[in-house]
Amino acid sequence: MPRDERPRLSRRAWITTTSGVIAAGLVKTQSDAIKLVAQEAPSDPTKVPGRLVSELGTRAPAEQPKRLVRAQALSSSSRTPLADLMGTITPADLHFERHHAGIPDIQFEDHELLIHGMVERPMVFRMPDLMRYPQVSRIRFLECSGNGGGVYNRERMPTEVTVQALDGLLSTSEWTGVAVSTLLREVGVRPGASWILAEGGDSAVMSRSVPLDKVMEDSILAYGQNGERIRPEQGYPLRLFNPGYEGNTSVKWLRRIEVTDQPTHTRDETSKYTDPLGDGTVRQFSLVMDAKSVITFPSYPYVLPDPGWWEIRGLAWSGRGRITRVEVSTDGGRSWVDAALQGPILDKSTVRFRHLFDWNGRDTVILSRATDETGYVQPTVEQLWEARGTRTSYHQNHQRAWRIARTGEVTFGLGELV
Ligand SMILES: Nc1nc2c(c(=O)[nH]1)N[C@H]1C(S)=C(S)[C@@H](COP(=O)(O)O)O[C@H]1N2
Ligand SMILES: [Mo]
Repeated sequence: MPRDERPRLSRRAWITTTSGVIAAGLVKTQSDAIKLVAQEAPSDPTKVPGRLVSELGTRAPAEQPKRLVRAQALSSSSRTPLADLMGTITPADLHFERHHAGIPDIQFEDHELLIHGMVERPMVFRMPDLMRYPQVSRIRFLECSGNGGGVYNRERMPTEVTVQALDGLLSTSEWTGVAVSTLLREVGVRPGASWILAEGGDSAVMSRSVPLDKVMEDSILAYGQNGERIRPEQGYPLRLFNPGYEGNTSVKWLRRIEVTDQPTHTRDETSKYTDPLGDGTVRQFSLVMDAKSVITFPSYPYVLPDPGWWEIRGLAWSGRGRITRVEVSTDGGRSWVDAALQGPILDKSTVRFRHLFDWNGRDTVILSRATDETGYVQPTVEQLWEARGTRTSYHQNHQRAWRIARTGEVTFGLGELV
């Protein structure tokens, strides 16, 4: 309803109404009166007292971003609405989810973590034990290695796809917990050990091998996420979190770590998460997420109403460290300019970029390309096809492109370029 048509209530009317209903015994307290008056929807919030406190906050009624949910038999996922968010931290209730066999119902009091294998002192830790160790917090992205797979197949390249549907298996949180190195020192790793096996307590019993060097460097046994206890969807009460690694290695509902001298080759890492290469061989343990960027605005289904200055915005991240550069092309990849990076620029975290674009109203294709501190540059789709063949299902971090039509309509544009 346009603002002018909303019913208005003068201060005099408010006082009369309020005292009238109070006198009639319809409301007993001042807060009843406030509620009643608020229901009358006065247009001027300075003329009526606001809502009182509540135990849990709420979003503004008009701001209700949602995850995009998909479920197929036991396997399910939900995607973060990247285009609706600001800054870099994902609100916990919008963090993407990927469950191989649903979300188990695990109690904090009952949960146990066994650390054994090539260690001096095998130990079982309960949650209160883990809480007593020194805490660490790290702001890091988490991305599923299947993210972006929808725009890799030459024959099935969609045009009407949102950045959420395409790349929403990506979120960023402040993760809090105990450094894995702290606990491994506690149990004493034996000489010759070089990997760990991490096992989940869900009905998928998801299990992955992770190099010992990696977990000693910066992995966390996380029990906190953005200031609160980690949510059931993210692995409550405890998950392994391997910064910069493919999401599936960050085993949720973690119940066991076995220290080994080789990868275990579990079902999860032989049937899945391997990349067939163009030459007929297969790449196993593609653990690090390569540098990537996505333009979140303008993207499908936005429509640019007029030619003129528009700010191209997006997110960039790399599993190898910091993002050092994001370039944007507004002519289908022929020329590139540096976008501005918006701090904070953190290690293995998402960073915002922006670039002012004077759209002349003609058909064009916009793209972004990220570079990280190791000098790695986000490849084109042709470069990935060349390196991996056209059938691989993971690590598709190629440059994304959006076509802007004369009408201002924005669609996924990769198909136009190749
Ligand atoms: N135990 C267990 N851990 C798991 C999974 C699972 O199904 N079970 N899914 C993995 C996959 S494929 C990804 S991408 C991430 C997703 O983490 P999230 O749901 O917190 O976003 O968790 C990983 N850890
Ligand atoms: Mo995943």
